[in-house]
Amino acid sequence: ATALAKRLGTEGARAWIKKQSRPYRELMLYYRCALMEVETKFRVLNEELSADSESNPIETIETRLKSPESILAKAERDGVDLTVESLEENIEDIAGIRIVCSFESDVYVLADALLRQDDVTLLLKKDYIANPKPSGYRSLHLIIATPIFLHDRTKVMRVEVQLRTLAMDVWASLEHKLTYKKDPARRTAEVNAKLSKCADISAQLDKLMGETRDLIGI
Ligand code: 0O2
Repeated sequence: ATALAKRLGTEGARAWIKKQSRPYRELMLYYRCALMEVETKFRVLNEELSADSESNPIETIETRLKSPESILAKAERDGVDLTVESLEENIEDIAGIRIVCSFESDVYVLADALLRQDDVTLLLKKDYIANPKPSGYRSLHLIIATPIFLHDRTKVMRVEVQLRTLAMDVWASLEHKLTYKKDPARRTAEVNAKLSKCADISAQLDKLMGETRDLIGI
């Protein structure tokens, strides 16, 4: 329990934000705008890709701003200065969008379509579908830079995009509830083995569903 947020507690974190108040709130506003831009990009792609087929590639879209407590904890863990400028420069997942797709192939179609756009720059790609994490976690993560258009200027913002299938989302949501970032003592060898087996089953489900889709030809 060394994380700054834990030491400061919710009240301490709130006090820090109050001190930073105006620039911090401004930065969060810019991230919210960036999330709106990126969400719209995915909604447009979903609309277009649904037009000629019987199904839409996107099941759900969720956006989130990292909580002040999590931002502080990550800043302390990574030795990042607690200034608004430094947080913006060094913490790349303050704004996050999660796209849950029907099939694994949809993940890559959408990621490619997003990255082809003129105002999207790929900064980092982590393909945890091709290379799952040791926990069994699978998803495609992209850190992108994209502009927001303010009344008097354009500002480039960074957004973390997580793309995954329904099956990957079920695994990640339940694992998150059970063990992710919880007491490491929970992760006994037996628990790890069960989670790993669940991850294998979820990967198998994606594979079989993909094959079924190909058979039907949609
Ligand atoms: P939350 O609570 O979901 O917001 P870092 O971002 O530096 O801490 P890393 O490894 O550089 O860690 O980033 P990575 O691998 O891209 O993963 C970041 C996010 O992916 C996490 O966000 C989770 O949402 C998700 N994630 C990664 N690994 C796992 C896992 O094993 N299980 C589950 N359920 N989710 C995972 P946050 O902000 O850490 O957490």
